[in-house]
Amino acid sequence: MTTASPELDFETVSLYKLLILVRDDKGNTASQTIFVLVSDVEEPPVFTGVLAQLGRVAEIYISEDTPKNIQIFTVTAKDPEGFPLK
Ligand SMILES: [Ca+2]
Ligand SMILES: [Ca+2]
Repeated sequence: MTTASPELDFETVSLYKLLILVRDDKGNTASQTIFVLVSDVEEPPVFTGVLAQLGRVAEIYISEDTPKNIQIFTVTAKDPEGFPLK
C-alpha cells in the first residue's frame, strides 16, 4: 500500500476506508477493512485572491494627491486549519 495522487490533505479528507480482498487459486476469498486516518499538520496561512500565486508581485498605482486614510488595497488570506489571522 502506498500513497498516491492526489496528495493527502487532512483538511479535505481525513479518513479513508479501504476494503482489502484476497483470493486463492480455488476462488476462495476473504476480506478485511482498514481505516486510514490522516493526521493534521499545522500549515502556514496562504494568500488568496490576486496574491494567491506564489511569487506574484502586485502593483498598486495611487495618485500622490490621494487623501490620507484611504484604503488602497485589500489583502485576503486564509489559514488551512481555519485559525483566525491577524
Ligand atoms: Ca493542516
Ligand atoms: Ca495554520
